[in-house]
Amino acid sequence: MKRFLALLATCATVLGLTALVSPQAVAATGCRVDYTVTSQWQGGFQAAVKITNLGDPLTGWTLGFTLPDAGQKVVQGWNATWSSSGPTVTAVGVDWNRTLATGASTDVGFVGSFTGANPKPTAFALNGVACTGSVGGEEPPPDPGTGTPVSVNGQLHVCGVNLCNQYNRPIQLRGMSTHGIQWFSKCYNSASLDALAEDWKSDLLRVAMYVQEQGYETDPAGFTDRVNSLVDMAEARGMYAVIDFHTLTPGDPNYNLARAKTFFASVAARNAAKKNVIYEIANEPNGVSWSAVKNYAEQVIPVIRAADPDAVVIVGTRGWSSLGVSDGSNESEIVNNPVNATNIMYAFHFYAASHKDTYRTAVSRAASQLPLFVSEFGTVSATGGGAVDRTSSIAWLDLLDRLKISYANWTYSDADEGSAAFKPGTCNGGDYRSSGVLTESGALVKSRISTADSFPTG
Ligand code: IDC
Repeated sequence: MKRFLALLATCATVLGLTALVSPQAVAATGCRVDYTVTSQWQGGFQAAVKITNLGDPLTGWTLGFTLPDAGQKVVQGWNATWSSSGPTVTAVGVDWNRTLATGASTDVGFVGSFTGANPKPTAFALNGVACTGSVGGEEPPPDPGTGTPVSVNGQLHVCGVNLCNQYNRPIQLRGMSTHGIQWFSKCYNSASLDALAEDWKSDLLRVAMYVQEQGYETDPAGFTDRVNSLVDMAEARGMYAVIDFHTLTPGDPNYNLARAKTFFASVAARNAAKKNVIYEIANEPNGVSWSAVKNYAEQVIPVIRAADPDAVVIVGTRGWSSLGVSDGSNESEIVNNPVNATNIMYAFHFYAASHKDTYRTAVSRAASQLPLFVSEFGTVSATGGGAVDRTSSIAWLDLLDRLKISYANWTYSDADEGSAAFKPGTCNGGDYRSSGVLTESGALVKSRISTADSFPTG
């Protein structure tokens, strides 16, 4: 009898184990969480939580952890849906931030409150599996290379949906856009561009040449010269220059077709030998169909190619470069009817206080089908003014970093509006470096742009 019971027990164990190790049931799991208190003040703190998936790819994730002190609470979080029950905190990846490839990371975070001490949580679980931080299979960090953005990356080209450097490796450029050069010319001089390259460590300068509103149409030769000189100033500092034909009103770029052909024939011939030039042929088409924009692009791009065959060209999209989303459409109109040209990218613009999850979902979906370049974005509302939306701005920049989408922030100027990086009057003086000249938007964007690049060179 005893022996029979023992045999039964053994069978049960074997059966149990078999169920646990059956190949369908067991996925490779593993994760690492880096939890950093990025700032702390009386009763409050901000925490950055970097989640790295070391296991099989995930199409959805839930992070769980316990706040160690009874006085600690999550107040508001970002890049995930946050909830808590007593000390137990749960963060669930939102739609545009759901997938995590093997080795991929996502950055989430929250603002919390605390009474007593503010100890860090120590145990985290991803989809119920403890994050022990074993890092088997992680890719080594890319060789950062040395030198300026242009000397490291050289002539750029589009590869699949990415922007690639001379080593055919995907890169992300992070930088600033000028304001309208017809109004803020005083902001673009040796001192301000030195600060942009050295202090901001900007990879690019977007040169916003309005066509209307006292822009190019009033003095074609003068504006062409001014653009060329800014291209040279960017080149001398190792930065890329995006030549932005800043059409805005009227919204149909075909209104400016003849001007665009004249302008681009001239700047493309003059800058053909340079490696730092990217052409943006229409800032924000609006009130116009995608097919009209495509028609414009297919007439302007050949003019550029005839003079400068290898440069990347950025094409504006419908609905103020929203991939059509602001007009109730989406990227499928482009995917189904792309511009007939190679080495091009499509512009996506956003203003963080106006454009949120719906737009992030569209970008994250479109990014696997179209080469995207965020040639303009603001941390504020689409008027260019109003308050900085930190939560949305951080969510956007984290998404662009994750997708390796290049971006330029509106604006490197001292305009009296929330989107400007400098306080009004800054461009009348010579100081573009101290923290005192920055606006809230400038401080936030500079903190993101000035982190080290890691351009792959091999
Ligand atoms: C805004 C400027 C503002 C100017 C206005 C009209 O910030 O000073 O008066 O243009 O020219 C865009 C456009 C960009 C806008 C910006 C903010 O590309 O020209 O600049 N914006 O409204 N698209 C969405 C927002």
